[in-house]
Amino acid sequence: MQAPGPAQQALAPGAVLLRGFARKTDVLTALAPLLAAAPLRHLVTPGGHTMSVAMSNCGALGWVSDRRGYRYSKDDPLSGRPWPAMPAGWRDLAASAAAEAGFDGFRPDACLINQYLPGSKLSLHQDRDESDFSAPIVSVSLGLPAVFLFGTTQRADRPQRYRLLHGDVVVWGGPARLAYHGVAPLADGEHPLLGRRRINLTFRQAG
Ligand code: MD3
Ligand code: FE
Repeated sequence: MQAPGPAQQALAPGAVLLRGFARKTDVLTALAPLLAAAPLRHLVTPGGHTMSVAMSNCGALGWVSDRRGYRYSKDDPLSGRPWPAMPAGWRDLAASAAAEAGFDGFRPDACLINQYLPGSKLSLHQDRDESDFSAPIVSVSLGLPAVFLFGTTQRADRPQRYRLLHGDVVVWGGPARLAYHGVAPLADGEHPLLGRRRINLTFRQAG
């Protein structure tokens, strides 16, 4: 008999890792139709760099970047139409993870879908385009493992490194909400369900 692992691990005050929380949930069925309606694309930063991570969104609001800046938009700039609706199962997964971590009443209106191929990375940044930092952000890791970098609210502090695996869910709230974070270049590999890629979903209360 295998003993159950610890349900929760506090990475830092306000940051709770729920190891494998999404592993037995069917998150993947909804993914292909969403990405058919709003394809993954490489956004350009205000500084003119093309991001190595490919992104899309679902929900009432979606995160976008271009030469004019970062912001949330109700329409997909590629189609000019609203982003696809957030699947109810995804919203419920995010809300139950937030509740498990002590954040009741989490109602995400935005889900950013990030795709990493081998070599893709995300530089250290803060998420500060949302209107209310008292709401947490919930992230769901799928596919290939990634090394996640988690710093403090000071960019210069050396980040801690955590390996995030398929099905891991992390809730980032309270004092962790404005911490600098990023993802190291993705190592190549093959995941049985997703192949040579990592998908990360981040659920936010943006509006
Ligand atoms: C800590 N995504 O989309 S998820 C992002 O794996 C982003 O794709 C990464 O950073 C990814 O903005 C990391 C984990 C995460 C998300 C938001 C956070 C950690 C966070 C906000 C505050 C602190
Ligand atoms: Fe982020």
